[in-house]
Amino acid sequence: MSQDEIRLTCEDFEKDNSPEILLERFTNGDLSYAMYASSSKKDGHYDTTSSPTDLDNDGDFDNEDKAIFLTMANAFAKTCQRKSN
Ligand SMILES: [Ca+2]
Ligand SMILES: [Ca+2]
Repeated sequence: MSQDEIRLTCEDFEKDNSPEILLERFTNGDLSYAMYASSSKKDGHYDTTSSPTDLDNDGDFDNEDKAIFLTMANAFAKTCQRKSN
């Protein structure tokens, strides 16, 4: 049985004063994919994702995968410390 693990990280790696949410998925300890979300309006609402990954494992990347990730990103973002400008 394989062990799947998801790691979520808040980090402003685009250096635009709005944190990105990075998702990394590990299978048995090995990174299988990574993707990130950003907030186009920099208001803490995540509406943009990076290059596609097949999050629901149905063989394609579509709006379902994107919606799943954005839901996770927006929930997780509430736990991130936000910089006040
Ligand atoms: Ca950013
Ligand atoms: Ca999919």
